[in-house]
Amino acid sequence: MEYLQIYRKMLLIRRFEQRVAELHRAGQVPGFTHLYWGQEAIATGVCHWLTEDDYVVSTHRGHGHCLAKGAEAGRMLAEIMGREDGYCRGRGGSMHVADFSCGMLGANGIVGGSLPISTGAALACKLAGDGKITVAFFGDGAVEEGVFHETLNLASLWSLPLLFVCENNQWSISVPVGRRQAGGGPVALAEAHGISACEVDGNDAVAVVEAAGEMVKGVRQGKPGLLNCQTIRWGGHHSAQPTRAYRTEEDCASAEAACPVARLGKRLVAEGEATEEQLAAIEAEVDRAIDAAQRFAQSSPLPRAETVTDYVYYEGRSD
Ligand SMILES: Cc1ncc(C[n+]2csc(CCOP(=O)(O)OP(=O)(O)O)c2C)c(N)n1
Repeated sequence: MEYLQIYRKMLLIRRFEQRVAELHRAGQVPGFTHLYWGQEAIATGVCHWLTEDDYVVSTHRGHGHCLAKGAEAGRMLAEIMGREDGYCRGRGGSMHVADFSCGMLGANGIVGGSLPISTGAALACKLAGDGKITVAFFGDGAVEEGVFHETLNLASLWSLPLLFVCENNQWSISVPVGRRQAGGGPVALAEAHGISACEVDGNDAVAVVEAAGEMVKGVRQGKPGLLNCQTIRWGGHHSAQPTRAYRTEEDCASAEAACPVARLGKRLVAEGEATEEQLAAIEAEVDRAIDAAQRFAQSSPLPRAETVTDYVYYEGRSD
């Protein structure tokens, strides 16, 4: 049943992020990771409508987008842990996971970086007439950048098959959205550029699936759209950032109380779409998948030091 699949995918993302946090604390993940927990309904609900050939372009908080688009948990975890069997042979890490084979064009360390890349991808698809669409995920922090307006303008002018998805989690590092943005937010800005837009509760998987389905229909007919998903970031900006200096305990607790995974599970049981036993079986199966992903990642070697300059320069195509 469709919503059970969606529940499974959301839970996979949640468990994946919990494992990344554990491994980070244990010193097995180099650098920082920006966790996607609490936002699972957005990537899953939007990617539900995409084919393997469609494209997504992601952000610094991108693990959920990769998994929702069909990337393998083992190769993702290997990448995040800097191992040879990761998607980018461990050279990219958490913020640069890409898997072109499933249409995942890359996570991105540049805030707003997904916007011009997705515009280029959508333009290429339109020129090729291949029927593919592109989704640009971005955070509310990208909305204050000039590139947001530039890409909305081009997408509208050229009728690009492009869906903008704002993950409005209320924070840009330590600054809340109300202290950064004037005007009516992403929906009003999109409409000002002639792009149809709507707002949705990003913690409600059913609402995201329904709104994204409508938007994707329009995008496939060459009408770009924008979905503004209201959510709230769990915890710190990245896995090692304490929040006490700028967030109250109640604020963090309210974010976790709005958990999209628990909310969908409860709804499925209340509506008779699933039993508690079915959800528990899914949980056990997901836990096994995450254990297997960790075994795969940990058994993969770290790249050898003498290969540090490999893949830095483009060596041309052989075809
Ligand atoms: C162009 C650019 N400016 C600033 C930064 C530093 N930076 C990294 S993440 C971040 C906050 C982004 O907030 P948002 O887009 O809302 O995403 P969130 O972290 O909330 O998911 C900032 C300012 C950056 N990486 N790139």
